[in-house]
Amino acid sequence: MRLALPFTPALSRVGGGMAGTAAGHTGADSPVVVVANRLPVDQVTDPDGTTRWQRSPGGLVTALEPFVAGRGGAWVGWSGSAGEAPEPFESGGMSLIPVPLAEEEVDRYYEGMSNASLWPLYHDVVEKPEYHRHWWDTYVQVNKRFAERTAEVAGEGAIVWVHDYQLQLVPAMLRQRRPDLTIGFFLHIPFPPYELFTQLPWRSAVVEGLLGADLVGFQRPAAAANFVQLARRLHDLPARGSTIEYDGRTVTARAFPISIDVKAFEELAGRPDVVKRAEEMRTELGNPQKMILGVDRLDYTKGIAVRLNAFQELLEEGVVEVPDTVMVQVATPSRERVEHYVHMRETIEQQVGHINGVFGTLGGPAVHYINQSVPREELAALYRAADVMLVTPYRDGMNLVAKEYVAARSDLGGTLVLSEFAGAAAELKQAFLVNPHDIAGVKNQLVRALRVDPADAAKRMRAMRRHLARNDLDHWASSFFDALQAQA
Ligand code: GDG
Repeated sequence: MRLALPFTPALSRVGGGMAGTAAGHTGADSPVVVVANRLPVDQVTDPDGTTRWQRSPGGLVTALEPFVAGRGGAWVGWSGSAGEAPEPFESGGMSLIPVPLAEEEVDRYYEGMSNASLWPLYHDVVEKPEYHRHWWDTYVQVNKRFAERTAEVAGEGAIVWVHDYQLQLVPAMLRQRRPDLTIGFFLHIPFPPYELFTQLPWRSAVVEGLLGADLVGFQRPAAAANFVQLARRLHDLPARGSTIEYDGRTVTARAFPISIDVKAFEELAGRPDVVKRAEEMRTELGNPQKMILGVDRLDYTKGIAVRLNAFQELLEEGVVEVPDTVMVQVATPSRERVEHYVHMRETIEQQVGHINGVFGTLGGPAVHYINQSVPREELAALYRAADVMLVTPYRDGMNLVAKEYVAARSDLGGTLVLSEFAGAAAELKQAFLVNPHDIAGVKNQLVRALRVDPADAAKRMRAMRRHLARNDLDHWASSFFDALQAQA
């Protein structure tokens, strides 16, 4: 099938159409500061060799921008390229404060400690985490650099919001330097239970790092409870409900389930050109009766092999047949320098090759596999075209794809098959829920979803859409900011 590639995000709205002006802006005295591994812009090189900053695609930037830009705030993060950092610059009403990372630091702090130790550990050790002291040492060193840079730009009594597993030590390091600040932290990925977390050789340092915050946010209440339990059992701290007493302060740990810009996504998916594109896609796929879709970063936590196995077995048993039923799997390249990912990609591609070899026809594969990032419009058209959306992670903080699919289906068509182990399952209760470890169960639910009565499907979709309409990205960001401000 033909997709418009490669993915080029729309030109940034930042800085009046183009990001990156006024080098030399220091961002000092910012009343609000966001701290994240990455800055909200990417450097792009034009054909004539000139480089410029372009706003990053993705919801987080959209969600946080009003809170930061509207108040003359700053965003501290890495530019995405190793080596010297550019000077701070102004963009979209925010001061962007680049933090430099040397090549070796990218290897050890980002690809090593963050993505080969913490990521698998926090996702139920789906892959075995590796622990190396030199990775950890670099993680400490880089977190310190982020904390120092933030301490320099935050104004007196500012509100600082730190993001994600790469920067868990920043809250305590920042508090030590700037006790006047109100500090929030949000973890986008799951937080493991005591029994798993305590295998981390540097477990106490991570808990202490997070306890530097006034408010620690998680995707699910169970994750917040895991953290409170750790503080109690590992550090013997007094903790009650969602609060922990630490160092003469009260730290709150609560769930703030992240969401998407529901309205924007709904509008995009309902645009006449996108609806038309969805129809074209079905034609390009050979007008199947049923189209199954998967969209994921190519990550071992996402359970891509699970759904390929389920589809393969159903084909083998003759429960479904090609070309009546076909599958499209978008697997966006991700973390390609981390070993686990290289291996997983090979396995998945072999499996796709096998299924297509056995069940495909000339020009009519059973699985259409796209190992590229697709433009947002194409993604919306795919959602709109799919009868069944398969989201089967072994563990996922939230999973925004599931929410995007629901937002895209204002026609009330389509069914969602969703892993119980995605944070989204706590909210999208009318999905066909599955345990991704139970292949028989996944097959059963997939068949149910393929054969669902349209009225039942529409009822489920309506209920999920109602929930999403009330719980969008803006709701998430404002709830967190409000709760954080209340701690000030
Ligand atoms: C982490 C947590 C949590 C994917 N392929 C393409 C594309 N995407 C977009 C999707 C979606 C996003 O990427 C993926 O979001 P997820 O939530 O599914 O997953 P992670 O990247 O693992 O994110 C996760 C999230 O943080 C937020 O807190 O939900 O649990 O792991 O928006 O649409 N977008 C485009 N082309 C693609 O090919 N345009």
